[in-house]
Amino acid sequence: MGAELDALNGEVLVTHPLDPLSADEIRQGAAAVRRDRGVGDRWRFASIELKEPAKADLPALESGELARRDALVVCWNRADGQAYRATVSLSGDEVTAWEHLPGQQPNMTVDEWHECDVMLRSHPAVIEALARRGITDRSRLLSDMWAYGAALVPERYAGQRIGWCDLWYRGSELGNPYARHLSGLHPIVDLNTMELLELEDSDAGGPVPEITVPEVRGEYLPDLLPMRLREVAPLHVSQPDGVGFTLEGNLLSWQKWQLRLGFNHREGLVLHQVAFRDVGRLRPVAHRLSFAEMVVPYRDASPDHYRRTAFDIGEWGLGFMTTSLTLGCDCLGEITYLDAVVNDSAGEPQTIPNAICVHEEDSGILWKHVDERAGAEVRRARRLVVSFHVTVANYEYLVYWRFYQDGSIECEVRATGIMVTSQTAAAGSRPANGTLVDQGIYAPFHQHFIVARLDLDVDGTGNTVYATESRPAAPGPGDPYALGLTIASTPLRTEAEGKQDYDWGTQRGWKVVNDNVTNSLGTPVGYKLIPSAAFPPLLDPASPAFTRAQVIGHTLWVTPYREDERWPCGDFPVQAERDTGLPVWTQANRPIENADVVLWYVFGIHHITRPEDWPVMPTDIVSFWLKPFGFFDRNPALDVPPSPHC
Ligand SMILES: [Cu+2]
Repeated sequence: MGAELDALNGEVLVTHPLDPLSADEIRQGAAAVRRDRGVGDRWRFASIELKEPAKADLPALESGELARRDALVVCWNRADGQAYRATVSLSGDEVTAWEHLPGQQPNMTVDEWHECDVMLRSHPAVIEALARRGITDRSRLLSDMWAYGAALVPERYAGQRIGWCDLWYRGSELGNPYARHLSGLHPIVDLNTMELLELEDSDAGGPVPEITVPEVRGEYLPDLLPMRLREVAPLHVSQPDGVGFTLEGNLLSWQKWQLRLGFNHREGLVLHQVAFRDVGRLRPVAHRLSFAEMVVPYRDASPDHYRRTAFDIGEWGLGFMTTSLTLGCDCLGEITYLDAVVNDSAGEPQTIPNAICVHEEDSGILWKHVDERAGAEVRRARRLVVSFHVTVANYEYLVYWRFYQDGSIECEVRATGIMVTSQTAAAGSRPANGTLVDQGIYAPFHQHFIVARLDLDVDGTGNTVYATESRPAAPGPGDPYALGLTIASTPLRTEAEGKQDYDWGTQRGWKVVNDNVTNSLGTPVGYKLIPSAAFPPLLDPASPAFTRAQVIGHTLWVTPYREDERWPCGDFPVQAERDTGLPVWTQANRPIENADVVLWYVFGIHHITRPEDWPVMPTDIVSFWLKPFGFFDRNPALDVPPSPHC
């Protein structure tokens, strides 16, 4: 404790046990395993992160009664491929646990991605394959490396750390590489030795220039667009008296909300200890909110795409992929930024400047009524937004957590960037599993399943999740017109019952209720997960993509809180054969009634690709809400003052 936190320009001390590791702490974690466990130059560090204290230990750590800070370090030896997970006591400066992980591949690293790219560019076999396609200017080449599932790794490479690559070609120096896929050409690379194992080349037979670099309309930079930009009037957002929130260290307070900002390599932004101040009491709503996995199966069996099932969180990490934000572009208005620090594969800290954006936004009308005598009473809504952006190669994900004055929380994801494409099988042919988006180019259908991990603590940890469904009445003596609507509220008592699917027909939702606390109406307090953007996997249960990501088989899973249950598809999805997370944990069918529950909500985008998504995709927007349901006695936003002009 007490190390400087780069995340706030080096001025603020680490003051809370949930604050992310500082740059110095990342260095210390790496140094400890080098010193005590013989980790040498041939090793890579996959991840170095704060080992978050168990919930039960937090009060003692917060009060200073306990002084302990630990790091989790995952590293592997490239010489023999063996991976290890260490717990390093930063306060004691020693390695306190060292776990061998036989058969496991840690997350992919940015360094491997770059080194693979450098190797491929200068490899004679790649140069020869490019030349056959009429490509000699390798400065315009882009390679992209994907991890893949064990079932798809050829038997001869079993146990090796394998990357599977695409090659792309820019039409000009700054042209869009993703507009020109060198289809049929896929290097397979041993990432530990960084050697080319083989070069899949469907065109190995002879020259094929006209098909491989088609004339496309795939540019989006204004300088490369043969069109005039439209005129747009200026729009300014100003807060002349400053912002309405305060940030002390990582503690964020705004109106009645209070929360802590966290960050790690895998989840990116993490929200801790979310609470609402209500008549002088700070009432807990959520202990921790984050994204725990994202699974993107491409639904095209062609040789160019059949291995493409991305685990953007478990394989690559939202934190590692987080990009710096720019004022006036990414966020508009009075913005406060936080930097983030992650590790590189050498165990050195890497700072991402302006990684997290905090700001307030106008959000239209909060409430309004026009009375015949009293006239119009209007309140404008405002929301606090905490956001971050990630770029995973061709795609971007923009994540927004929004806090509203009425106690609601909205989690929105915007997907944008550039779709994966490839050339159609033959000129003029229509793809079966995708949409034609350019001359001879199609974008395969795919799905983005995001798993939000929602550790709700509604007024404490004794919570029960109820599935709520609307039921229409049948006509009867008391209701001859069959107008009645009743709500069936079913407590989920076990993990088996906690596996829930969305049902449009009954408007099923899930209420997280604290039956031990009642509001002044005498009903128990709760927060409701309002599902949206949910969709079925539409995958054969025996398929490798589903086997590795069984979490996508349900819209909601509910588990009792366990400190070490963090990753729904397993700790190490890289080259995994099956999902060793939620489906394994829930086999015990543990009780979840009146318990410290964790909700795993699966939502996202069923992406049936459109021509309008090309060459760069207008943001596709999905979200879900957590809304107070009897948490308050009445509208908690009655005390919001009218705007000066109202
Ligand atoms: Cu998509």
